Amino acid sequence: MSDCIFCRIAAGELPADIVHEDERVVVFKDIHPKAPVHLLVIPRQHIPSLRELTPEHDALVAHMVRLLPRLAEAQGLKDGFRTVVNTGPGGGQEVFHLHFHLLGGKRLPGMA
Ligand code: DGP
Repeated sequence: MSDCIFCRIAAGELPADIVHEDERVVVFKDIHPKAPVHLLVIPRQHIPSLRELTPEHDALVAHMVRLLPRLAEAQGLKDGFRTVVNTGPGGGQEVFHLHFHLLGGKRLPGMA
């Protein structure tokens, strides 16, 4: 059994509020939402972070990125949305399984 929380969610071993899944990705609600809509988009494959991506992951990454606006639309985020990928402890990453945060549903502050 994996000790990676997100691998276990993807495998159905831990509960999560899943809003989308297909053969390559699982999308579920963040347990500590920072906005009215806060989803996590994860690959089923265990990839620790952006740093470990290789050319063999290109199709997977394209699939994840192209899914984001479709998920936002399905969540009713007509005005736009934010995507965040934290990488490494210095980037605030806490779960070392690659994930995109998708946030929206309120006017998010600028990044400056
Ligand atoms: P990051 O800091 O980028 O690694 O974000 C990890 C996010 O994962 C954080 O916003 C909280 C969320 N999270 C951690 N554990 C769980 C869990 O067991 N279930 C769900 N749904 N989200 C989790």
